[in-house]
Amino acid sequence: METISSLSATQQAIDLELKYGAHNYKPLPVVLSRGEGIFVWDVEGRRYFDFLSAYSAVSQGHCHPRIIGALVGQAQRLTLTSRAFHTDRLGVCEKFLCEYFGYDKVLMMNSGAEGGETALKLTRKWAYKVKGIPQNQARTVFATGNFWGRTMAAISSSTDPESTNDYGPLLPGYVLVPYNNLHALEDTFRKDPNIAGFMVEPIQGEAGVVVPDEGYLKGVRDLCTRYNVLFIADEVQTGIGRTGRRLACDHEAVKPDLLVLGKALSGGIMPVSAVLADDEVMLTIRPGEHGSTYGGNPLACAVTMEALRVVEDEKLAENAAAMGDIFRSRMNGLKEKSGLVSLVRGKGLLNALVIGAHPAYGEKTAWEICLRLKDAGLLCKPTHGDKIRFAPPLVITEEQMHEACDLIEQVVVGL
Ligand code: IF1
Repeated sequence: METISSLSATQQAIDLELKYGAHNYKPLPVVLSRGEGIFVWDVEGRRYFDFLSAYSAVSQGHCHPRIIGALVGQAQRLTLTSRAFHTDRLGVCEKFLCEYFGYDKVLMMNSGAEGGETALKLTRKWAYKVKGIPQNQARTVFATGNFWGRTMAAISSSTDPESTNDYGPLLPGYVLVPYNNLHALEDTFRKDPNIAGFMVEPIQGEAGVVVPDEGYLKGVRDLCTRYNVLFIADEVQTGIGRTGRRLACDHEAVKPDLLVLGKALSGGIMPVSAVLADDEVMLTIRPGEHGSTYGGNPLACAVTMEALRVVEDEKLAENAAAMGDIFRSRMNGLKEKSGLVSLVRGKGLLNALVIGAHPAYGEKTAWEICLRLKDAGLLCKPTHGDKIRFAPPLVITEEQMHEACDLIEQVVVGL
């Protein structure tokens, strides 16, 4: 006999996750059941502005009809064969991606972390087979504050104890340099002949939307060229229009040797990642030396091509640039009205507020603001304690942006 629970639908759903799911997250207390464009609805029927976009994966907006159409159409034909056989979608998608981003070849995987792992493996192959670094001596440089996923290789480069504690032993062959510091980078390249690559986010997302100085990416490009080191751009979060250009690297017109993409590559429909490189790098991996069951599956290919066509047809990068300017202007205005906002930073629609400590909430101030924003109808999440990341879908209109900023202003000023 099913008892009618007195618990709300929200609490019932949360209790199920608590009882049967791993406790590897601390979500905001909201249970979502529907998404459309920049809005999501919870199980109680309440509507929210989605200002996280699943960490920049839902850039085209929730359940974009064109991308869902591509998904359904392909899902009724062929979803997965493995790479043991060819399909009529993979080559077409690979050509599309190579022409769209300007590289010889692409290797398609699933999660962003798998993309990073693939880039790391390509870098090591290139180190031994092209650069001539002695076997097992290749080192890859990462920037402090980096985040590229939760796999063992990804956390091995992390400087965040929350990512690495109790997971040892970590992967060797890594060197860390301060982010946004070209002198330290050149110093490392000059002193160590066994450096094979430098993997870096053009803007550090998890670190709290840290935007490097103008010229940093150009400097990285020049140093990597001069010292014969592969420039690996992790654009999993900053790519696909998020920062107001097709790629964040485009702001400085630099072309990385390896380009890692994920998240919005598939419009928030399913995990698709990709690494693009020219032949000298990509062909260092021979048949049987890398792969994945789902990598490059026909469903992922159909979804990815439509997701990118939507970015182009709806001029989402241009809209991100324009709406981002409005957001930062409104938030800088908020700085004048509330002592809680100490800094506004970001590019396009990847932005963050650095929040001071309110006497009543101390270091929990950012979390408290997110809870109140939820109650006001806007969803976002703190990163690293005192920063709140704001990253709405790139389809947001000017009117919607102002409405959302009004909510943020009301909550912050009213705290
Ligand atoms: C979580 C963070 C963001 C990424 C960059 C690779 C990946 C990510 C620049 C790996 C993934 C996600 C992971 C997700 C939350 C989110 C996140 F807070 F964890 F750090 F966005 F900043 N490169 N970022 O940002 O891609 O394997 O997840 O597909 O782990 O909670 P993935």
